[in-house]
Amino acid sequence: MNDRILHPGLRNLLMSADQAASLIKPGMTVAMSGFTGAGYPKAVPQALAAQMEAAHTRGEEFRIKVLTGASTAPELDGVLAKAGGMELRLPYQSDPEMRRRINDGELEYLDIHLGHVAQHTWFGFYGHIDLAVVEVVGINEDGSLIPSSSVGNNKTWLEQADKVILEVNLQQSEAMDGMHDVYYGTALPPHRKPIMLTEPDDRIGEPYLRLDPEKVAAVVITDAPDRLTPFADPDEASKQIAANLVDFFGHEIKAGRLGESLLPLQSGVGNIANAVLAGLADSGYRGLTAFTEVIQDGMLYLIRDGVLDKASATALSLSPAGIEEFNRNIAFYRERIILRPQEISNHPELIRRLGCIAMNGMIEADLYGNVNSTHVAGTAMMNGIGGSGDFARNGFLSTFMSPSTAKGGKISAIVPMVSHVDHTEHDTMVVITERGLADLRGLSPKQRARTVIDKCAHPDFQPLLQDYFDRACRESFGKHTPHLLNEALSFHQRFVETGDSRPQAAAL
Ligand code: 0RQ
Repeated sequence: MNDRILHPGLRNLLMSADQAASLIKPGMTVAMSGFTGAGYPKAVPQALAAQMEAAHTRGEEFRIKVLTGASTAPELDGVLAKAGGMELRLPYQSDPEMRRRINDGELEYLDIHLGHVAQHTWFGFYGHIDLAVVEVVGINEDGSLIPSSSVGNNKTWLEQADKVILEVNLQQSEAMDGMHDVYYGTALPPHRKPIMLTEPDDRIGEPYLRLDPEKVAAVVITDAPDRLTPFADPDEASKQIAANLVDFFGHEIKAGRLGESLLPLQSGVGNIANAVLAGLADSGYRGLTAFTEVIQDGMLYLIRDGVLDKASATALSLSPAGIEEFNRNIAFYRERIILRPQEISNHPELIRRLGCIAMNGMIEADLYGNVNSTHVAGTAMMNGIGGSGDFARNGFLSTFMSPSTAKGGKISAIVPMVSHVDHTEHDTMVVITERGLADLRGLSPKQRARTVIDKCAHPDFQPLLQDYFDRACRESFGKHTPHLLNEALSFHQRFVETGDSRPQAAAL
């Protein structure tokens, strides 16, 4: 353990998670490490949740504001939500307990482009940060930190927080030392300079997180793995979505718009994203690259199989099998994977320059290409926008995918008008379901609507959508983007009232 903490002063600050957690007081703003279940603190949040529960039993209020990189795990989001210990949370979450409380109105949730969080913190939009709790692999002699399986917003948290609690996690491999690239060239406007990254694997920063040792209030040793659930085998719909996208890439190569090694890939999280990566593995591609935020199992296996040469991300979010594979062959992977702060992995300038191919999931898309990634029936939060907007807006290609129906076929993912807008018609280029692929580039709104109904909608919903569109074309107030406003929203209201948006649920 001593060789993980080389700074003598910081070794003196070793204490239990319980002692460290007692430094966190009600009302504080606490910034924590963690990005899509990787590199989050494992012990202090659990000890804190126990202290919150004890305070609540005594009738005392104990809630804090929690900022992270992205989603974490039950040991952080789950326990703090369950303890009723959060008054505010940002920027992305996927914990069922927290989701329930957000949607019950118990805590405030801010959904922010992941690439914006660091700069919004520097701008002061989230107020003062009292404390940072950051997981690391180790502490160097000079107090600098070997980052863990995610970098996320840690650079910003360490700079902005008054005090820092470090969790040194013995389960995170020391061989990760040197994999990270922490960029320190960012400045506030009007002093910003170009970021000199022109290839996904360019190194532009330092392997370590800088830290003023004076800020450290506690060091805690942990010994627990990142907790990520294994992926399900892709179902038929996911496989078909993947096949449709891979077909499209072939078409784009023939048309001369993409080369044989495509362009740097960005892949969202979840089972469909994983299926798409598996689809690429089976399609004979070689020499691919990725400039993305999360490396999931699918991408790791593309690297293992020689399909993907290099991958840049901010987090390694692997299942237990993926972690085992990574640790077994870490010498191989560390040459091919770079982990960066999320303001760099998701930076609009870099995504635009590199020409990323954005591949993200969606809740629903409408006839005109507006996409809802976050809200069920317009009001209930699922996870958050994550990095999908960073990539969709600035990528060379922005694709959104989903099965054509959800909830056992009762609800269509293609709707007249989305119930919430995350990505506008101006950003969405391609919509994909298992039925087919709608290439919306170069199409007017009405042309897009015909294509989306024809290529993407489920046959159970096609007549309904076609009928809506035909009548909207005749009766709409304006004929540029035809809509029947009340009727468009009644589609969602019907789902809210009956759990079913199919025509027989009510006459449209
Ligand atoms: O809910 O499990 O309760 O049934 O949404 O849907 O089909 O399992 O798909 O896991 O790919 O998630 C948009 C949520 C899709 C994800 C979203 C319900 C469905 C199910 C999940 P149940 P699936 P996925 C990089 C990029 C935003 C962030 C992002 C997401 C659940 O892709 O969070 O892209 N994206 N980040 O039943 C009602 C519909 C529905 C619906 C799906 N139309 N109506 N419910 N569901 N469609 C990563 C980061 O940025 C960190």
